[in-house]
Amino acid sequence: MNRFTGTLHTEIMTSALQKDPFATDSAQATNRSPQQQDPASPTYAGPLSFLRRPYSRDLTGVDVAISGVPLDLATTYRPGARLGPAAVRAASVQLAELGIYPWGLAPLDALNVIDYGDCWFDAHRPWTIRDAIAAHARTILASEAKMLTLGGDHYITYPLLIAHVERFGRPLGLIHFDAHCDTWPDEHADSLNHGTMFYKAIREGLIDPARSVQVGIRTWNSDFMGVRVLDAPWVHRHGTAAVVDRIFEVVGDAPVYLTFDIDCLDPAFAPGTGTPVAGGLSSAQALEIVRELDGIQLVGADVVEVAPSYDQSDVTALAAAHLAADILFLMRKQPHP
Ligand SMILES: [Mn+2]
Repeated sequence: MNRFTGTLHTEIMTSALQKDPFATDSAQATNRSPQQQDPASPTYAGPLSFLRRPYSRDLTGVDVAISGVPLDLATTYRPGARLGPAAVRAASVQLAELGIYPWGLAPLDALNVIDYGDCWFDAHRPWTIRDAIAAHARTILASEAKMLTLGGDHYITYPLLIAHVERFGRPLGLIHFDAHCDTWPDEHADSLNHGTMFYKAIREGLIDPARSVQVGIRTWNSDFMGVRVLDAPWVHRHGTAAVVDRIFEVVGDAPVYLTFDIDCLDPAFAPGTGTPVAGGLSSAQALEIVRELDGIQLVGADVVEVAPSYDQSDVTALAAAHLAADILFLMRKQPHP
């Protein structure tokens, strides 16, 4: 080794030590600004929080808390949505780096968002799960933060609605994207069923059917309980602009909760889910509708039913991440009612 090479090597080593990625705070990956080129935390590495927001349980000054509810004990067909929150988070990190179209970076800059991590519940004591999820939501909603929750099967929306109604008053309007109405009769108060929770929510006065709308439905129910249904054939026939008009007509300026079951999308766009039904929306149609809902009085939202084991090339998780990011930005203008 000659003198020149040795000097150069020393300089490189000194420089590398000063920039040692392992010497930096492990939270660096989640604290960096979007689009920041940081070799210590490439897109695919480090803690894969939603949109690279910091993992935190400090709700001080937080506008929106992302959290996961990794439950799939209420499914009627294929399980696997317990792995949904992790998959959607992982799919979201490249959105954070590129800036989310068409919003750019400004909305996220103006919104203090954390990733609160996952709700803990005891899967082996299923009768405790409803209250565990409600308690998780109450803790977050006791602050000024709104919730954007990643499922998990769709049952989680029921305890989330219980906590939201306690916080925001009852009943709430519901904007519900799904292949399934989830209003099938169920007289068992303690059942874990991802097809009946809106039957319970309407019966218990948690949501107002007159201020509620379902989009993308393509399964039969003899009684939709007074909820306005824009079924999938109606969406395909009339287009996304008409859907948006009808949603605003139904919900008006009422406080609303938005729930997006990823099986609203056609299995061609979202194969990674537990109860797929052909004939659904494309991811482009769904994104177009969600983006045009700017101005609704959104008090909370979830994206549910991503089951990564049945996914192909992460296409379902990616669609869910895009939808969740756009729903997040719908929260940016609305102060607490
Ligand atoms: Mn569904």
